[in-house]
Amino acid sequence: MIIPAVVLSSALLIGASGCKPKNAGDATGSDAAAKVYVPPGKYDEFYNFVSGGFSGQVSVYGVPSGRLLRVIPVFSVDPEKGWGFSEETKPMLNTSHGSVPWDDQHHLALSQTDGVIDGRWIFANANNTPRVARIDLTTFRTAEILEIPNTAGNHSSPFITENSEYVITGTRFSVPMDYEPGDVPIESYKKNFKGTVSFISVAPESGEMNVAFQLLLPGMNFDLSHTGKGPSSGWFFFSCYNSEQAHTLLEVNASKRDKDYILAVNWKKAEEYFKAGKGTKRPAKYAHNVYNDETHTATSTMNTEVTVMDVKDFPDIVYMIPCPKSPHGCDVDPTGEYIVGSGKLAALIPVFSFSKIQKAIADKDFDGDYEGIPVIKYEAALHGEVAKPGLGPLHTEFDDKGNAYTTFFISSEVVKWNVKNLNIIDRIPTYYSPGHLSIPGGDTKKPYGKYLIAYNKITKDRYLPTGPELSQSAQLIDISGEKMKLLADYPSIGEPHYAQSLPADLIKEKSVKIFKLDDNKHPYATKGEKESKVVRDGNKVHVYATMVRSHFSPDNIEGIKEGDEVYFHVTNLEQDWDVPHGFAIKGAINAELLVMPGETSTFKWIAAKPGIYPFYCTDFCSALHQEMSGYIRVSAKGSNVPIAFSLGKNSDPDAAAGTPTP
Ligand code: RUQ
Ligand code: CUA
Repeated sequence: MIIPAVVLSSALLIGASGCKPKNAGDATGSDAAAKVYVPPGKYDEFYNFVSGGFSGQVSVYGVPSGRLLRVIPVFSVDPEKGWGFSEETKPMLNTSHGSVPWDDQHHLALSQTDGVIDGRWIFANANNTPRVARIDLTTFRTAEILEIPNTAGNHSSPFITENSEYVITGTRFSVPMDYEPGDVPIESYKKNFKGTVSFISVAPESGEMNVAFQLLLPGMNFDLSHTGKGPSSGWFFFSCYNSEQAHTLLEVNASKRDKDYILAVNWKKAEEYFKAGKGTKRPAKYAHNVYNDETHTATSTMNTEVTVMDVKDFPDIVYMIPCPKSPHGCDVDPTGEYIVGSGKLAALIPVFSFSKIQKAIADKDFDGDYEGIPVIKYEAALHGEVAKPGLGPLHTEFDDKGNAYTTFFISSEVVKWNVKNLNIIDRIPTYYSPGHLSIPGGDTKKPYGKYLIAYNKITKDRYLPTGPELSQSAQLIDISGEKMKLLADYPSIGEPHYAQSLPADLIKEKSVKIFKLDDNKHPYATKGEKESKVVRDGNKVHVYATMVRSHFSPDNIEGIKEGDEVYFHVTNLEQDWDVPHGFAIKGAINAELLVMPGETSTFKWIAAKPGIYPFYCTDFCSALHQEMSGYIRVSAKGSNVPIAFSLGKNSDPDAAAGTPTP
């Protein structure tokens, strides 16, 4: 049975408050506290990487404690860490549109080897200005950001192949391609608007990303995706909605059909064609930003070309599978045989069988085509349907025992069901209206199957009120037994969508503790106090400064003139774990910079008007942290105060302090 769209869309609106579970306060078992208790000084079992949604960042929690370990700046500037404010990190946010200091970060993909999480990198999407970032799990820093051409709304992204050969992305909004005229009537959607799926290659050693090729597809909305594995190795599955090709009031007009589609892509085949030189090189403009841990500096390169393969010319790489109704999540079970499509407006969950899909393709068991792409008959691809699972299914992950767990936004619950016999085993309310859920390894060949975390869109009464806005809430659920048990709630940052976790043992020993000063190849690095200096170059002044507990060298600077562009290249000389120093100047239209041991960062400051400007360390680094400060003297434009800098040259307190130098 399909629930009429109108009924469901009003249910979508009232969902959260309408389906508020009773007994919300006492749903946890009596042993819950012991299960989440990680004693002081002890480590959590898992690192949990959580997308930040409209915060643009990625946060890292310990599981099961729910302790916040870190916020990693990715697509949004971060004054706390100086991300996007230091000269070295500014290029990371460069795009073909100029510097874009924010994005909407939804999904994460940990790198894999042989279908299993390997702990090298985690990839993150930017939804609004299409980009993919690679975060290095030895430094917990964003190492690379690649813009994606011919894309608008990079939602179906990033999803990774079993050996991290490709990160795959799909466009949420179809638009005219970058190489076609864009100034067309919106009404010409059917004719001029196209979708793309992009294959970003990942270099096996360095992890460096590049857009290898793109598939050109009919205009509609590509939503989410997952790679095949095991038997379905070499395939990719995307959920698509708006097969109606509506361009206005999508809420109604893109909810008309009973079924939309799952797009099945034979990526190995597509790759073969690409490697054989097929496809057309199209002009494009997209930024590729790479951060170098030796120079501590990012570079941004503008790419000018991309290979596009129109699927019309390659009929054996894509197929459509009908899927009820406005599918969102598209998830593949650990065996690689079953593909779960979650129709936001569907009253059942279809589970497709990869072997049946292959048979249907071999037998040409098609039901016509969608803009030239063969449509496999629904029944021919179907393993079966989960009946009456709940309302508003969104996302599914898997445990290591053959079970699936699906979130239901409208009925506000997680439902556990068996992937083979499709029987419902258990359901547990969530507080309230979950979007994604995450099980460590839950979308790989090897789920760890101990915990499930539901990311709830609405928080309401779960925490002390904090005005009109409440932090969104994560809920930790024990899935080790037959019945799910709620263990804990904890607030999150931004709006989490997807999250991924890995066993802490996989990465904790590899975590970088300092940057070796000897390896610092920053062109303005100052590796000892004796080398610190101030050098004028026209109206630019370069300050080669060092920081060590608890002073800067130099800490008195004179001879700066009104209008000078001053670059403070500050090197943190510490070689001890967890001793950053900060840098800030009064009135600077900048954030502070936080400089890690052995690292050099550059703070740009325009000396706007004459006066004395203190600068200081922002990170409480020692008992004498408050003493870690200095003064800069700025003189009028025509002044003849020479450049001078010093450390520890104190004036005689009895001597006349002197009058201002003209
Ligand atoms: S998608 S729930 Cu990007 Cu579901 Cu957020
Ligand atoms: Cu250095 Cu405080």
